[in-house]
Parts: sequence; C-alpha cells; structure tokens
Amino acid sequence: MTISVSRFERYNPQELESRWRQAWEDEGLYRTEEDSGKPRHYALMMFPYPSGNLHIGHWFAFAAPDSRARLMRMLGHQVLFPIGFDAFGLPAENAAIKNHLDPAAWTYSNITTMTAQFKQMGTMVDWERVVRTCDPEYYRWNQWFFLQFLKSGLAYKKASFVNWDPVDQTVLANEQVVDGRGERSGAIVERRLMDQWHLRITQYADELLDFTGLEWPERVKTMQTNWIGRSTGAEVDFSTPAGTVTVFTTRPDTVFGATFLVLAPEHPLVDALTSDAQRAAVSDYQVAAGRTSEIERQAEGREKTGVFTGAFATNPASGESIPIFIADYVLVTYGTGAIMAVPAHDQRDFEFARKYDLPVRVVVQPEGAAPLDPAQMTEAAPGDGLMVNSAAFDGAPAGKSLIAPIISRMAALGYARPKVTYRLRDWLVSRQRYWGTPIPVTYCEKCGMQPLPEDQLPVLLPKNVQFLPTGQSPLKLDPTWRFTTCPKCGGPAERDTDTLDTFVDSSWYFYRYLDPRRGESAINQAEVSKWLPVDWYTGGIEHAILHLMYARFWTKAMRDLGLVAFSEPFTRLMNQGMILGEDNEKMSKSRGNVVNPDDLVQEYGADTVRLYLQFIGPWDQGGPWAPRGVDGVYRWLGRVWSLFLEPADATTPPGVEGVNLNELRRQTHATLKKVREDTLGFRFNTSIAAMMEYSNFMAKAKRTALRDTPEWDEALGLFNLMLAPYAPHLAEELWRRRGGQESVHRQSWPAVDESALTRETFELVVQVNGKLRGRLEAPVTAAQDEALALANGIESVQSQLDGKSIVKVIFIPGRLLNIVVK
Ligand code: ANZ
Ligand code: ZN
Repeated sequence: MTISVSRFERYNPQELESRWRQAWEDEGLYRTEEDSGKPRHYALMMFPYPSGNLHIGHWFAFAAPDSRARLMRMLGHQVLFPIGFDAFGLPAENAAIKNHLDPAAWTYSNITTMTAQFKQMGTMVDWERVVRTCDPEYYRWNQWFFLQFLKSGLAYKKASFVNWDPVDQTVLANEQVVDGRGERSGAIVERRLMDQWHLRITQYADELLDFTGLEWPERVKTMQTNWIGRSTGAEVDFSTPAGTVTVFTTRPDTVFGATFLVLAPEHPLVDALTSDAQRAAVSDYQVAAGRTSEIERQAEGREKTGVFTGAFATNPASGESIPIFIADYVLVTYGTGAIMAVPAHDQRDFEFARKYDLPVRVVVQPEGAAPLDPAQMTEAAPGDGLMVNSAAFDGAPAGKSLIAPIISRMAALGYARPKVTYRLRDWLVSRQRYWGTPIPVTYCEKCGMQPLPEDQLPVLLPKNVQFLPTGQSPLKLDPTWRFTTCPKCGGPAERDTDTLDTFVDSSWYFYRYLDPRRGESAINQAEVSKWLPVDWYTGGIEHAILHLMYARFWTKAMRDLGLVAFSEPFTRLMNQGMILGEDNEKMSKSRGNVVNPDDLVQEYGADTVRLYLQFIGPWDQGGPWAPRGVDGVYRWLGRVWSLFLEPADATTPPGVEGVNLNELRRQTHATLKKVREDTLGFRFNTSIAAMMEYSNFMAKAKRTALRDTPEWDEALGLFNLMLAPYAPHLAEELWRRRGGQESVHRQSWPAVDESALTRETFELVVQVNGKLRGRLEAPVTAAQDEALALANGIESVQSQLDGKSIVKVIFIPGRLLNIVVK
C-alpha cells in the first residue's frame, strides 16, 4: 500500500502537547515514587518568587534540571522533583501601596498564573507537593523555629546599627546592600540605630567555612569564604584616661610602630575621652559619619578624615604616649571598633598620618632591601621582613603569617592575646513590613518580652491592614491585632509588629516538600532522613552568598536541635548562566529585548522552547537568544517526526550503497552513551547536538535497505528513549504511535551495548594524483597494502591506474589513500 504524501500528518506540537499533559496528570505520572526500593534522588530547583509571570529565565532554570531529573528516573531512581513559591516579600507590599491591592490576593493570583505557565513546560514536577511560604500552614513553622532558636539562644534582640532603605522604608541585611544601595530599590542606604531580632549565625562561622564533602562551584565557596572573612590576629590593650582601649590587629608585630590610636566615631569610649576643647568638632564629625554607609566608609582611595579627641593613650610596647583620633574608616561593627594605627605598614593609616602630619615609624624592615626611610616613603610597606625599632623584639621575623610566636611573647608580657575575628555579622531578621511571617512574641509591661506558647501558633497576619510607607510596620496600625494579652500574666500586652526576613522562608522550604501539608510538626523526620541532603541543587549565582549561607546555617541549627542528623543541606550545587537578549544585553523591558515564553509556546510548542534553551550554550553560561535558533530546533523536531512516522519514499527503492549495519548500531549506541553522560554532566547542549547529528545519519540510513532491518527498529526505539528527557511530549507521542502501551516516561534507560561501539570499518577516501576517484569501506585494521588492494578493486580507481606506474603511495590510516602515478 502506498500512502500519499499529502495524507501525511505534520508535527503539531500544540495539539499533542496539551493532550499528553492532561493524560500525564490524569494518570499521576509524576507523583513522587515512594519506598519503591530504588535509590533516591532529590533534585531541587531554587523556587521562584511569584512576581507575576514566568519569564524566559525561569524556563531556562527549570527546563534543564527537568531533563536531568527525567533521565535519573529512567536510570532507575525514585526522583523527588518539587517546586514551590517564595511568596512573601516586598513586591507584594509595594503593589499594595501603589495599586491598593491586597498583598495576599496579588500573590495568590500570581501563583495561579505562574503555575499554569509552569505546567505548560511539561516538567515532571510533582504538583501535589507545592509549598507556598505565605500559607499559614508554612509560616507557622517559621514561627515555631523562631521559638526554638529563642530557647536555645540562637535568636536574640539587640539595638544595632541597621541599613535603612529610605525608599522601601525598611531595614536591609548587609547582604542586601550592593555598593551602598538597596538591592531592590537602588536607593542609597542610611544608618539607623534600632532594636532588632538577630539570629546567631556567627556561632557557626568556622563551620560555614568548611566545605568538606560539598561538590560546589569554586567561586561560590570563595564568595562565602570572603563573606565570612575570617581574620587571625591579636587583641592589644592600650591604656587611656577613660580606661583600656582594646584594638584588633592582624599585625601585632608592628605594635612598636603604632604612633596613634583611631576609634570608630561610634565607639562607646569616645565621649569619655573627648576633651572640652575638642567636643564640638568630635560631635560634628560623629553626626557626619552617621550619615555615611559602611560601604562608603570602606571605599578604597577615599580621602581619610578624622578628628583628634584631645586624649592620649600609652603604647603598651614602646611606652610612648600617642594621640587618640576618631575617623570614619574605622568601623564600630568590626573587631573592637578601634585600631592601633601603624602608618609605616598600613596604607590607610599612612594616608591619615600624612594628612594630619603624624609620625611614621618603620618597625618591619623587608629583608635584602635598602633600609626604609619614613621621610622618603610614598606609601606604606605592608610586607614581611624583620622587626626593627622594636626593643627586645628586634630581629624577629615579621609578617601576617609569622605573628604566632610574637603574640605568645606579647601575651607573656600581658598586653596582647590571640584573637580570631570575622566579617560575618549575626543575621538581622526583623523587618518593618507586613507581608512576612509575624514574629511570635509579645511585650508585657509587667513581664517584658514573652514568647508565645507553641499551641498559640500560627500568629496569623491580619487582613485588611493599611499600607502607608511610614517606616513603621503596617501591623502597628492594626490595634485589634497589635494589642493582646500576655501569655504569662494575662495582662495587656503588645505583639511584635515586625515580620521575619523572607530569607527565613527559603532557609528550610526544601524540607517541607517531604510532607508539605503536615500539621503536627515542621518536618517529617522519617521522610527527611530518607531524602536529604539534596543531591543536586540548581539555581542562580545571585544566591551564592545570602540564601545558600542562611540555608546552611539553618540546617546546622536544626541539627543542633536534634531534628536532622547531617550538617549540610545541599551536597551538589550547579548555577545556570543567563539568557541574554538578541542584542547580547541583559533582557529588560526598557531595552525591548525580552522574549516571552508564552508566545513562543504558542508558536512552537513547549518541547521546542525547552530544547532550544538547553541547546543555546553550556547551561552554566547561557547565551544570547537567537530567533533563528528556535526556528532551527523546531524544524529539527519536525524532521524527527518525519523520520519516525513518515513512510519511506516508496518510489525510490532502497539502495544498497553505504548500507552498513555495524555503523548503524555503532552510531546508535555511541549517541545513547553520549546523551546519558552529557546530561548527567549538565552538558545539555552537546547532548542535543549529538542527537541532531544522529538524526541526520538516520535520515540518510532511512533511504537505504537498512530501514527494513531489526537493527533499524532498535535504533528508532533507542532514539525515542533518548528524546524522552528532552522533548517529553513528542517522545511520548512517538512512543505510543509505535505501539508503546505505557508512558515512555516509565521506561528504563537502555544499556549501552559496548561491543557495538567499536568501529569495524571506516570510509576510505581514494585519490589518484590527488583527485577523488572513489570511496570504500575498509576494515579499521587495514594497513597500506590491504587498502591498496581494496582500492584496486574499484573500477573508477582501476581505470586511472591502467597502463601507468605507481611512483608513490600516501596512506593516512582511517581516512585516505592517495596513489601517485606516472
Ligand atoms: C595594625 C596594622 C598594621 C594593621 C599593619 C594592618 C596592617 P582584616 O584583615 O580585614 O581583618 N582594623 C581592625 N579593626 C578595624 C575596624 N573596626 N575598622 C577598620 N579597620 C580595622 O584587617 C585587620 C586590620 O584592619 C587590623 O590590623 C587593623 O589594622 C584594621 F601594618 O592593625 B591592623
Ligand atoms: Zn505579663
């Protein structure tokens, strides 16, 4: 029977994709397998913020992990592949202020929209496990954790300088300040003193520096290490009229060169030290410094300023009397908030000394160099050397890594002791905002701060509050919510009107996927111990520090509460790159280079969009969007469709030229192997490229007698399985049309036939006098003589050799034979 070409059905992704998604959902195909006895695999994706629409970056971030998770399932794992929504946060509240919308309504409607968009991708996400952090059933456990932390001393309240964002009217964590500006608003951040809840992450500083056993990108580990900023050094005591001033230094070996002290303008002893004559100047300077952010104050090259307090300290090493200054380059939040200034060996101190004409004394002489002369120096000499001008210490090796013996000697003299300091601060979690987790404590006039009993959780967010950008929490404006009774004495009490930083929500959401609706406890420990730590965590590099560090801290805190038995939540981490606009710039509305996945799905179907995003470049790098590339992928899928379903052209009888069963099997199994290895290695682009090449080969093979062999059927079957992780809809359609009774996504990944991989023959190109005269299949083992004999068997070659004599033979094994004749 001949089937006319006109009756051949075209690839119609719109029709088949929605049909299969519905069927998969009806069947519960992607419900997480439980206790099947197979090895478990937890593939976690950073959950999205419900901003309104799923953009192309989301597709990029989710499509590739989906392919990988699908392959893991086919490889015989029970795979957990969940998603949720990081649903609390500022944008909802800003929408409330701007457009008079209820943050909850805004958020839930966005979640609905984005869920529908997400489902269009046809991922294997288990939608029964969705976690929304703004659900009371979720955030009540934030409150519960907070109460546990309070009990164990990990949560505490203190007045502290905070980063105040004057536009968003809220406090920001240090991590949320970028170049002195609010991460979201872009406004210059101010400093304010406020009473705030903190979590004691610094208690875990050393542990957080230990990445043993974690397969994470080096740069992420480096970024966290720098953020934690561990410094080893010493504390050194200086006596002053107002008592001891202790400084932190990484260079106690330079103490003899400390020619003045500098205190942060906010240092508690400044008032007591300041003389009457200097009081006005000091207090003016303090006010000015208070307006400057810490980031600005630390900026390299910034002109050094300061004011003399009028007081002097005694250098404990040299016994000298040295002046005490305040200057804003010294931060009250680091070390002890005071430094010994060593202008000869510290650049900032050098600049300060030159400006205010203070003595510069060399106390470390670099070995082998001409003696340093303070009068000639144009910058500080921070390097190693030998101690000089340092009394009994003269001649001791000096330098940052050589201080241990010096500290011991100074410790014996009573004025110094070893000290380790960190840049990392405790995590400030209070936010003067509405759309977050209420902090479950009350304040009673009689009893003070009282945590709520656990059975009073959740403290629900009140509805219908007023939104005014006042800098106060909107919760303060709701008296029925705010005023309550004291859990201890029953008297009148007030609730904490701040809410928790939303990074709290994302610090443990991945535990909740194991039992998302659980009422009796935050986590299901039995399930957690089966599935965690997460095998692969994927998401954006922008979370390298904040989110990932908080989540690590949270897991360590949970371990110390006896909730989990491990210390790290994410064993492996992979960051995707970024999809840029056609113009190679970051996509943005103002540039007009944004591509909308919904439109693309309309036009090409989800399989094409997914595939193209994985084909665009190495996944950890991303690349620019190219409309022609999408088109190309779409046309490729059309050709795959034809390859599988279009009847071979019956008018041209299958030729025999190039028919080679071994080569068919070799290509099939080599591709199978490559797709598996590259997908597991996050090399999605090369995996797809291999499939494309393979399909070209297959299209050619289809024109030959190969198409009537059992090997051909094997090839199609295996190709269908290779397509399943990447083009899940199309693969399903092909599978069923080829007679598959159950879903292609329930199939096992086939084993590679290694014996098929070895080439037995290769295509030998035969030239005579450099001109192509024929091709033949030669055994890979063929040496020159055999190749020549085979070439002689081809008529087109033989005719060229007739009557001539061979003067030279050039043989390139595996490729070419050139016969030179005369
Ligand atoms: C004397 C000295 C001599 C220093 C010298 C350096 C070189 P890291 O490595 O970042 O920990 N310092 C200490 N507390 C400070 C504060 N609150 N604000 C600004 N600077 C502060 O840097 C430690 C060094 O930074 C300390 O060692 C101190 O200067 C300064 F040749 O003390 B050093
Ligand atoms: Zn009370």
